[in-house]
Parts: sequence; C-alpha cells; structure tokens
Amino acid sequence: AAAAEEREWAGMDEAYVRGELGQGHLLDAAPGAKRQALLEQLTALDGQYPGGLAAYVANAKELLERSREGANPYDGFKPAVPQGERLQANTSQFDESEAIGMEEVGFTGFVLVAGGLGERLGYHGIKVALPNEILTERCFLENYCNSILALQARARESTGDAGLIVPLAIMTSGDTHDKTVELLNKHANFGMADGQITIMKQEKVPAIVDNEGRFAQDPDTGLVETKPHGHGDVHSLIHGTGLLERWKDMGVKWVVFFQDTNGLVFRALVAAIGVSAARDFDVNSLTVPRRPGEAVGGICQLDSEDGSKSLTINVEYNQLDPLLRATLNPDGDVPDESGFSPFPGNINVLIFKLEGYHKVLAKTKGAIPEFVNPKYADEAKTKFKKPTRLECMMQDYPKLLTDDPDAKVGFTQMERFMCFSAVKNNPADAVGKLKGSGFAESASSGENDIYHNNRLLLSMTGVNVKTTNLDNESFLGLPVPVAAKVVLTPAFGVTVKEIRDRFPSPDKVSISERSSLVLDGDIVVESLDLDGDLRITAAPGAKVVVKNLTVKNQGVEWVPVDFDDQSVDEAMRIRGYVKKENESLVINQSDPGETVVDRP
Ligand code: UGB
Repeated sequence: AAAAEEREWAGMDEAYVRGELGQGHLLDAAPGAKRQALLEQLTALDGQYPGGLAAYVANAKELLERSREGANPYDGFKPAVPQGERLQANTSQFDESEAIGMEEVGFTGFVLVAGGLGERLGYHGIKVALPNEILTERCFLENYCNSILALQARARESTGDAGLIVPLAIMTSGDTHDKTVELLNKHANFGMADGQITIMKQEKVPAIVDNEGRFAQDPDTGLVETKPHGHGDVHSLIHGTGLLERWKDMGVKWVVFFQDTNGLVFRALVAAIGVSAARDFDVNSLTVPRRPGEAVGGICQLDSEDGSKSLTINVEYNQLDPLLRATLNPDGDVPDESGFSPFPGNINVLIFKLEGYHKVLAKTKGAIPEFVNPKYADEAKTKFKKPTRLECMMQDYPKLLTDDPDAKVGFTQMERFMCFSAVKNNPADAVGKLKGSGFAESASSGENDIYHNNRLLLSMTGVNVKTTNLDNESFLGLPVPVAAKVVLTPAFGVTVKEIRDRFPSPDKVSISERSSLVLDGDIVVESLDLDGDLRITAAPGAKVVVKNLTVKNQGVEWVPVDFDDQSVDEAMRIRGYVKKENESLVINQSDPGETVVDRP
C-alpha cells in the first residue's frame, strides 16, 4: 500500500502517464506484467529529474520546437576573446603561479567526471582503468589518486596539519559505476583514506522519438529507453548529495573539475589554481591554443547587441563555426596569424571558487540549462534518425551566473604539452582526426604525450635528452616518436620547480633516445648516463641520491600488435603495440633514510 501511495504521490498512475505526460503509447505496448515494470521505471525516472518527468517532457517540447525552427541560442550575441592569463612553462610567471597554487592545493576538492562510456575509443572497459602509459601500466585513476595524495602530502608539510585531507569526488553513471567501484576496491582506493573519495552516480534520462517529447521504448521489455544526460549533471549531484556542504565544512576553498582521460592535467593544475587565487576568479577554465575544426569548444565572451548582457562561456565546437559565420567572419572558424583559433580551446578543466559556487547551488540546485541535438530524418524536421534526449554540459555553469554581474569568469591558457592530451578515439578514427586537426587523441598519442611532457621538462631543466627532430615509428597508422620514454610520478614531483630541483647538476645527466626511465618517489639525480631502461622507486620515507650512475642495457622496446588480435589485451591493442622488456636496471628502495647510488 505504501508503494501504491508513493506512486500516486509521484503521479505515476496510468491516467497521469497518458494525460499529463502524453506517453500513452508506452502503456499500449506494455501489457500485463510489463506494464507494472514500466510504471515502476517511470516512477524512478520521475524522481531522478529535477521537477519530474512532466518537467522533462515540457523542456523537451520547448527545446525541440526551437531546434525545429532552427533558432540559434546565440542570436543577438557577439563573440569576443575573453580576458585571461597565458602561462608558459618554465618562466618566472609560471613559477609564481605554481608557488601561489601550492599554498592553496591543501584547500582544494577534486571532481572527476567519469560517467562517459568512451564508445569512440573502442575500449570496452571504463576509461579510467586504462593505463595512461605502459611503462608502469598505472591507470588513469591511479595516477589521479597519486597526484592528489602527493599534493596532500605537500600541503600537510606546509601547514603542519598531519590530518589534512584533499578530497576527491567521482561522478559515475550506470555505464561506469560498478566497474569504477570494483577498480577502487581491488586497489584499496589507491591509497586514499576511508571517506576521502565520494562517488556520485548520475542517472539517465528518457530517449525521445518525436517533437511531442514521446519516449522511446524497448519492444522486448516494454521499458523506456534511456540515454546519458551529459556531464552537466555533476553540479546537481554535488548539490543534491550535500557534498559541497561537507567540503565547505572541511575548509575547501577551490573545486576543480577534470575529465576521465587527461594524463597531463595535474602538471597544470597547481599553476592554474594559483591564477584563480591571484585573480580571485569565481570560474577559471584551463584552455589550450585551439585548431579550428578541432573537437574542443572555444571560450568566448558573448556580449548582447544591446550591451545589457555579457557572458564568458564555452561555445561547443559544433556551434562555434555557425556563430562566427553569423557575426565576426563569413569564413567561420578559421585560424589567425598564429595558426590557431583566436578563441581559447576548452579542455573542460574548471576551477571554481567554492564560496560563490556554494551560493549559486543553493539558489539553482545546480540545474544546468539543457540543449537538444536531434539528427533529423526529414526536411520538415519531424522525424529523427534515432531517438534523441536532453543534455547538459558542466562547462555551461556560467549560464547560472547571469544575475551576478560581479562574478569573475576567466581562463588560464597553457601550452598543450603541459595540460591536455585526451584519449578518445580508436586508432582508425584517430588517423582521420590527426589529419584533420593535428591531434589523434588516441591511446598511443595519450601515452606518448606523457613521455613528451617529461622529456621537455627535463630538457628545460638542462638535462641532455633529445626533444626535437625526432624520427617516428608508425603503429596502426599513427606516428609514435622514437625518443626517450620518461615517467616522472607525482611522488617525484608535482610542480615544475620540484622536478627542476631534483636535478642539481642537469648537465651531468644524459638519456639516449632508445632509453626509458621511471622516477618514482624522493629521488635526486646528480649524475646519470642512461642508455637502456632504468626504474628507480623510493618508497615513502626513503630517499635515493643518484650520485653517479651509468646504465647500458637492452632496455624496453615496443612490438607491433594487430588491432584485431583477440589474444592481446584490448588496452594494448588500441595502441597498436605491446611492451617487450629485454633488460632493465631496477632500484627499489624502501629503507628509511638516504641511499646513495654510486656506480659510474
Ligand atoms: N561524461 C560524464 O561523466 N557523463 C556524461 O553523461 C557524459 C560525459 P566526452 P566531448 O576533452 O576536448 C568535452 O564524451 O563530447 C564525462 C567538452 O564538452 O569525452 O568530447 C566523460 O566520462 C568539450 O568542450 O566529451 O566534449 C568525460 O570524462 C571539450 O572540452 C567527460 O565527461 C572536450 O570534452 C567528457 O566527455 C575535450
């Protein structure tokens, strides 16, 4: 009886479904037991959407009507390049931002949006379980946790607060939730404390078949077909779960959002948080120089023609070109003299000041304005090629700030090698992407961008390592540079300065092109001649000083594998190679105190 009452309260009786919701077709095609299951599902869906399914249908009808009319959401707005900071690695400006950021990282909460399935990637597991690079085979999630723990360790030292916690929240979805929980359980939360990680699961929304907002139905089960609602759900979940309240009470000042497969993001975050603090930004988007046509949105300052409104926001890649054509340039999304789009490229790394965010969530409950993007099957725009759904994006948050003219929204631009390399495309598609935009965004490019970043940081420090005029090998049609593969873990360095300080006499360090090197933990490298493979790990409490070391061994090589070879692990197949470990020097130090390596 209680369940019946609840359903009645939620309005999920048949008359309501037929009348208010206009979904009678679902009932007609679900007789008997199927109908009961359908009503239960509708009740659940009703509870998951702010305002219930009636609001969802109403929003859908309105957005679909606007889409049918061809209405442009940016009508009446003119784009301009917004204000922001452009930081170059290894400059005093960068160091200063990092120094400011280091003061703030202990008061930061991190939010990983990981509800996406990654269909484009051709990988069937969850993306955060994918190895970032295969020298250590540590997965994305492990690297993120290690980075947060390393930042936490630094903050504990500098504040003297041994109990300080830097929290992480992960947004999962029905597609990724169980596997994410399993991965964390299997690895004891990658060293994170009990309660340090909060998991928030986003729910799907009904798929829609026509402009009347009628839901799609699975003919076998009679249930409504559902689809992801987009990463914008993260804000309503942060509000609804009470997470922000808890973080506020813990003393968190900054909330950082990042995506599932960006292995470089923590190289940039400290400096970007520093910019947020120095400029007192309410919202700070980390950006990269963007190639026209590339599948990353552009951050634009949109000014209304009557001058009454101004909004700094990401314009998604598919909308940027039409907006530019209609306003600034009949040629649309084209490069300026730098070869890049004048609009900074959004990489969906967002830093919010908690104070303002908290106020906005209290007022709006984090409901982000939605959009719909149906693919029409007829000219009259009455039929869809496949069911559509309403979506929302986390970077649309500034739309909730329109009543607050004092909110400061800006960007921090960095060189791409310092902050962004996503893993999104299967090898075949990546070949096309590479041709089109210059960026493959594949498993192999993601991996090699890690090595590239570390090589460049070492080279900037003065280490002898080749970074330019490199030859390429090709795996599955994608180029992979023949160059030193270097992994510098978060325990080794979380800032450019920390990495620099680990090489007091960099001119005495040289690494050949065929070498691979992993430095993990508190390690100082004074003199090293590396031609082969070297792995050094200093466990917490241990310190390794490489006073003088010459390494010459057979090292590690990449061996090609076929994409279709089912005998090979999919995580390797999607990069087109596996690792062959011929000969390595491994130094693992767990004894507390300093160990000196002196083997010239
Ligand atoms: N995600 C969720 O958590 N839930 C969802 O429902 C959907 C996604 P995609 P896309 O990196 O360059 C974004 O699919 O479409 C998570 C920005 O909008 O990789 O390529 C998902 O797990 C674009 O402006 O996003 O576009 C993943 O972590 C640009 O920044 C994240 O959301 C682009 O990313 C992004 O999902 C980019």
